[in-house]
Amino acid sequence: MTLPSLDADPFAHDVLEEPAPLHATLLEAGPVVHLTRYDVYALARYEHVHAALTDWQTFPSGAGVGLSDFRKEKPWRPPSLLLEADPPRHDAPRAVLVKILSPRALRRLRERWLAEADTLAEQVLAEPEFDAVTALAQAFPLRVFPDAVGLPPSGRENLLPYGDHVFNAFGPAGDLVARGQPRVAELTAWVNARCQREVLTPDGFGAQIWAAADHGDITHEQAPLIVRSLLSAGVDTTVHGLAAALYAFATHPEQWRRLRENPGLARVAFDEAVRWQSPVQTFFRTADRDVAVGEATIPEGRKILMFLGAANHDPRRWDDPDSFDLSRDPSGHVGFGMGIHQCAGQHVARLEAEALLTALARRVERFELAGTPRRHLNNTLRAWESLPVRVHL
Ligand code: HEM
Ligand code: OVM
Repeated sequence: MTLPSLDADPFAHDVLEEPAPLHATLLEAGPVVHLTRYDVYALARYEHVHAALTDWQTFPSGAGVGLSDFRKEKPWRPPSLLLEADPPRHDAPRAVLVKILSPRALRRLRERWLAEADTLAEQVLAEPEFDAVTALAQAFPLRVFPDAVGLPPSGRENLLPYGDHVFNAFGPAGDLVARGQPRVAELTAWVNARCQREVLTPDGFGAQIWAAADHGDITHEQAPLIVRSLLSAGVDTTVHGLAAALYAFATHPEQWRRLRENPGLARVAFDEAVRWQSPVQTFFRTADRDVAVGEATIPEGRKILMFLGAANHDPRRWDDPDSFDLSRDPSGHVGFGMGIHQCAGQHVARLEAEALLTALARRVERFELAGTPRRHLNNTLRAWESLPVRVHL
């Protein structure tokens, strides 16, 4: 028996609520596990998830990185030119976006974002108790990111519901997708209209994407779809990434103390939170050929589900994987992916986190939970609906 199989549903509500038991089963079972419910192949161990992420020829993304196979089913929206594309089509959009979101390019935003975080922290900390999801994890990205893209002010409340649906749509067409369905047409129309050159301010990431088209690096047909990637992937991810960090610190006061003593740890702390919670839990690939993984073979054309959250807790790779620990080196985690699709917005996410965490570290002596945190269920995201906290200044 070289290919273990499992009937478990990784998108069932109880698994989305607490994926650790399934992850432990998958990590234990072997390098690859057949998930009979969807007839897909699961990779959970760090070694194999890393190998699949860095071998795009064998594990391409062009048939979609969700459960749906774009060669058999019509995608719910035109495929992303980044996430759902393979070389050579992936190359030019990727090069353009990575440059616009590079650490060097983000330097012009740094002072403003640090100041915005300070202002927000000052406001929010006027109350001793608040919901850290709405007041901080949502409020901060929504304060800085849409402006940085160059979006006009109206309708920004559509960003989170649109992103939530995008990430649900990578999973099966169950109740979470059905719940989003009534607003899909309206949200899609709103987002697509904001990708047009005329509505974007002249100084943001969006305008820079259009300028790259003028320059001939991409075509003018590609530009709006690349802006769409920012509006799809750029908001919910950081909201849930920041929520993961705030939850981590609310439940690990000794780690908060370390951050306060050494605020230079803010970025490492954020990466450790991304490893520990893995706000993006899963993505699929498709086998380009019959491929041997360990002793087993994944047949050509099959979907492969990569468990980033399980790989980030694989004891073969990480010492004491379940502990949130600022003294560990979290680099090499796969929470931002790895290889040619590794998160194009990771430096944006880290800058947001650095700004917010340092603003809080200057003021907050201690966080604690002031109520029961509630999960927000999403087929792809590990998210919080509510994190009631009490702060001691
Ligand atoms: C790709 C996670 C923030 C834009 C990815 C991938 C992961 C990820 C795992 C790889 C997908 C794959 O291999 O199939 C995260 C997390 C974030 C975050 C955990 C926050 C904590 C952002 C932000 C932006 C962004 C802020 C935009 C500003 C993208 C884009 C891709 C991507 C465009 C596709 C890149 C490509 O396929 O070449 N992200 N992301 N992400 N991310 Fe992020
Ligand atoms: C995109 C896209 C959408 C969702 C997620 C993502 C995590 C990218 O439209 O390119 O990366």
